[in-house]
Amino acid sequence: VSRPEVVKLLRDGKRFLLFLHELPDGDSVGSTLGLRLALLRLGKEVTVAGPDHVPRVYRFLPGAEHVVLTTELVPADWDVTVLLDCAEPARVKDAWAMACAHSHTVINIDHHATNTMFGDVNLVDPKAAATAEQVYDVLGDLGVTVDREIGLCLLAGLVTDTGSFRYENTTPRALRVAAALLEAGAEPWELATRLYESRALSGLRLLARALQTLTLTEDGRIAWLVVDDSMLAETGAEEEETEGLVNYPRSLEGVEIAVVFRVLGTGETRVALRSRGRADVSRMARALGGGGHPRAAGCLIPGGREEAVARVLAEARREVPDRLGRQ
Ligand SMILES: [Mn+2]
Repeated sequence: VSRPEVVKLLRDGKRFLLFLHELPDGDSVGSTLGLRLALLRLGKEVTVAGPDHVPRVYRFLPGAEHVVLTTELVPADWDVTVLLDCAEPARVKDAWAMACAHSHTVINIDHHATNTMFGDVNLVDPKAAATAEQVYDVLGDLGVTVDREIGLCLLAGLVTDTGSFRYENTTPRALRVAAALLEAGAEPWELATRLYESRALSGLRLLARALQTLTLTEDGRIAWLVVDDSMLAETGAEEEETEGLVNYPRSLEGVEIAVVFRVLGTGETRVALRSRGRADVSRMARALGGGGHPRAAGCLIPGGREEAVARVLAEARREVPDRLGRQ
């Protein structure tokens, strides 16, 4: 862990390019916008880009309106590119090549155990609850005072990555950082209202439709939902409203592995994996060409619904064999 090196690069650089990862989650958006604000306070030039739009639910975060799509990014001469919350450069898709060609140094700030250490400088700490927690430490070393706006961004990262401080990554350290962010003026009720009580009706209708597909293995330890394009069309839901659906099968008593299969029009299936107990879904995801955390991971299967369900179930059975020991 090379925090002093990261701090020096942030202090010395003038022009920065920060990346959100594809289908950005609260930690990607929160940690990146928090770092953006801090760099602006230091008088730096900062561009934030991502392969996808910022999901509607995170657009209240300060600076979200300044995020540009990587396809619209005009190459410039960047001193430093920072990838946050990205286990591998593929998370920023084609923009990686541009970053390599047009920036002097790449910093990798992340907390995924599967991180490939792709940066020139890597600040990777799987013990951090969220990348936002790592950014908080960096800002402390940089001497940037965390204000309400930065606090709101970083708290969004911490709250979403810990499942509102319910998951295993909820450490005393994460709660101490959260306390400091509250002291800086971030309001937890504001965040909760924006994140969890501002749903679009289409999202709730998609949930109702997706729950009709709920399936469990005979032993009740693996549960999954399937979402396809027709369900989005029927309900008028956006792609981003499929995020979080996996928490519903995961909430069933006795379920150890929960899965959402997002069957895409391209013939591929995007798989979201969550676990409780001993099961390690990052191992499953890696075996299927993806990655993530032990409790939250994902992959893309080159195949439709049946193929994806069969392959994922085979891997899931390795993690939670049924009572006869069958995989
Ligand atoms: Mn994260």
